[in-house]
Amino acid sequence: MVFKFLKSGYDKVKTALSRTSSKLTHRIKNLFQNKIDPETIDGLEQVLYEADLGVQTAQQLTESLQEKFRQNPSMTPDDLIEYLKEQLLKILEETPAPDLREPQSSEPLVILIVGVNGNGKTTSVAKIAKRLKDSGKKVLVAATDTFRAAGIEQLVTWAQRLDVDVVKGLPKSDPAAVAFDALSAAKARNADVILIDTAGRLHTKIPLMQELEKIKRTCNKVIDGSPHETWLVLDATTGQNAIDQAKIFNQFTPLTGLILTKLDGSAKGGIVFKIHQELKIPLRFIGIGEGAEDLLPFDPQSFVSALFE
Ligand SMILES: Nc1nc2c(ncn2[C@@H]2O[C@H](COP(=O)(O)OP(=O)(O)OP(=O)(O)O)[C@@H](O)[C@H]2O)c(=O)[nH]1
Ligand SMILES: [Mg+2]
Repeated sequence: MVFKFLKSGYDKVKTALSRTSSKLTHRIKNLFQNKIDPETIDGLEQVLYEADLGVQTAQQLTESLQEKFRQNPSMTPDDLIEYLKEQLLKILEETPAPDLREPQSSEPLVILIVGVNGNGKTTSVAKIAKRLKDSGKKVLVAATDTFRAAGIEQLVTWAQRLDVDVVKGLPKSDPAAVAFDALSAAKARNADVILIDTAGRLHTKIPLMQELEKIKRTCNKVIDGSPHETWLVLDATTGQNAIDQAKIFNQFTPLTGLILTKLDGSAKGGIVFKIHQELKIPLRFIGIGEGAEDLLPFDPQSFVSALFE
């Protein structure tokens, strides 16, 4: 049963990464197809760069392969690819996602979900709520996107489908007040985890970023030390822009984790390496589709394997 789940998860990642694979791995395999020599290896830099790994990573990896080849000129193309996979894995394993901390005493763990409009916050909240519920946790979701009535309804519909508790605000009401009600309800109902969905906000709009601070201050008033986690949702299809968003959000409100959505629709899966190299914020989950099941904990090993299959 467990094996079946893992396998289906792996197959999903593989399918989601197929566009990235054809841009990255197929090209690498073509590059090393015939003979390998220092010039061929130099060609790797361009391939890595074009697959969104970033200039610095592309350079470092290429140099590292050159060095390896100098030391072992009898290496076969397969040996070189294996070595490259090891190096890629090393990048991903440098910023592991720590275990979620157990909430103090019996208070709920509070997770705040933030991000730019349309990146997949509400959908990710629903998907995470489902995972937690399936693992036996009592979950409550908070619809603080009072900016749009449709935003509230979207989460309420998910919550009903998944059969999890939801607290919502009235359209145009203060998001911090909704957070207050939601945390109070979560405490009263002995919830294990509360996921707070927020309105989409551009990282460049200062008042909207300040609104997040207000939500956080309110959380801290109801549950000391909360929110325990602040996760930023990024859209893989936006490439470099995702990195810029994360840097600015992180300045305003320190992030403890990232969720990368829409890997299924993207040829820019290489961004995962750049995220690790440049941001050093743990990547918690990847989104690989629109369904409730289409979110998986990020696993470096299966990510690299799936990329090269
Ligand atoms: N293919 C795919 N679509 C996704 C994924 N995650 C979210 N989406 C879709 O992206 C669209 C936007 O998702 P939402 O969850 O509404 O995004 P949001 O960040 O809450 O948007 P705002 O509240 O408007 O800021 C929806 O159509 C989702 O179904 C994913 O991993 N893969
Ligand atoms: Mg939303």
